[in-house]
Amino acid sequence: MPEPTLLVDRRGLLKAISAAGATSAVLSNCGSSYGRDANLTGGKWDKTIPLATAGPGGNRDWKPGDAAKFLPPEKISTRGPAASALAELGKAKLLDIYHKMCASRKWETAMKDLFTGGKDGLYGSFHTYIGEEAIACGVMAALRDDDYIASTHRGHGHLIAKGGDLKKMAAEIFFKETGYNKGYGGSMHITDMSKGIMGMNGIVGASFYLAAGAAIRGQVRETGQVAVAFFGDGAANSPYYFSAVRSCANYKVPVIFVNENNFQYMGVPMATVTPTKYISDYTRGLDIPHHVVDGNDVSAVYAATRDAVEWGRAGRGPTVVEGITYRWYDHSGFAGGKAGVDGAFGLPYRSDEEVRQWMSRDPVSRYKTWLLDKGLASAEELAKVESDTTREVEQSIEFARQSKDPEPSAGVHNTSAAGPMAATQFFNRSGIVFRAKA
Ligand SMILES: Cc1ncc(C[n+]2csc(CCOP(=O)(O)OP(=O)(O)O)c2C)c(N)n1
Repeated sequence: MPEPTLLVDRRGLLKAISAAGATSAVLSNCGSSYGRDANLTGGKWDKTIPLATAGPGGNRDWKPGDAAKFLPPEKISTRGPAASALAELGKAKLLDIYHKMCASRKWETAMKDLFTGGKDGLYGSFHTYIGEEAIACGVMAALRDDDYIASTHRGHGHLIAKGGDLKKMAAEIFFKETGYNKGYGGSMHITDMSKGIMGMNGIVGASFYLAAGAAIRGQVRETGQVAVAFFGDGAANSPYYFSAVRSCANYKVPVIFVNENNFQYMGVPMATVTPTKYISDYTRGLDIPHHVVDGNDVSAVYAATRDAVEWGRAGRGPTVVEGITYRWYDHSGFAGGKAGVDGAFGLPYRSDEEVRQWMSRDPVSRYKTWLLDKGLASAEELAKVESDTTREVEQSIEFARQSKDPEPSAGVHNTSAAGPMAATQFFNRSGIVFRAKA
């Protein structure tokens, strides 16, 4: 008897298998999709929340003012999966998020006022995060205390959201010995390993492999820890970016790559140096989740990060989260800014009108309105958070003022990777003499 033959169209079978895989992936993700019009586009993991127009990148004709075309709505949605995900955290946590957003905004604003009009003689680099607070606070709300973050040059907001100490931060900006780096690092080196903060970083693109290393440590020890690599739209052009995401995808390393796409790469429009519409398009070919969210909506950022954290802890590897946002001040320092006035104006690479429009989508007040509209906090409770954070910021500045300058000789102990003895010997032999400041 002839053997029965089963005729299989190999290509058809593969199509069916991949369709089944994609369908189940989409279904499993739809359950937790978030945002107003959560929309599955392109790749199987996409959860893109459409903004006013699709994607700021790939536009060589970009003109100052064009960022206004990407404005998110005035209010963040009180309905839908993202709103429910955030609301589920409960009142104490929701107020804590508001506390951190206010602390971050007020601490940096106070520093801006001191740099621009104060008598404390502050100097050095200071990159404000103002306008982008929903990203740090949304991400951190989804993390455990023992998870790691690798920050950027624009990282005060990351540190505050992860529990950084305002007093020690302020003292570091004042270069005092009570500062995080004993007054020898300044803004861009603030680190707090007790809180999983692997440091701000003046090296653009350094966060990728720092986060990967920390996440591998957790993987090896089976602690379930994840690590977040924050990075700007410009940093995505680092040669290490793609290689880090690809390596993490290969080895299922639980890193959450959080892109803060603020349209601005120093004074260069991101649109003219980025060939794709979104930064997250760079890694689309990798079989990992990608989320593009309104970065001024703390609920959208939280929901995306929560999914990414679950994914990472389950041993499934990295995720890319891209938040579209806007910085209110100049790249570094305060050109165009004034004491007592919010925002920096008159800068050549953007229009004042777009700054004003984006300031009207302030992530802090949008979150406040959301809490009130949903009845999750009362006006009195929020007012108390506001006055508490004002006091904490004032106390941090007073602490910095009252602290002592570091002894010059302490530099020998605090700057050598080889250890204090080696540094001391070097300086002894070199004949360098430290003198106290006059
Ligand atoms: C390796 C390296 N290259 C260049 C610089 C100079 N630099 C400092 S910040 C910056 C722009 C970073 O832009 P982006 O990543 O978009 O972050 P944003 O400032 O917008 O937050 C550059 C080029 C640097 N610090 N490190």
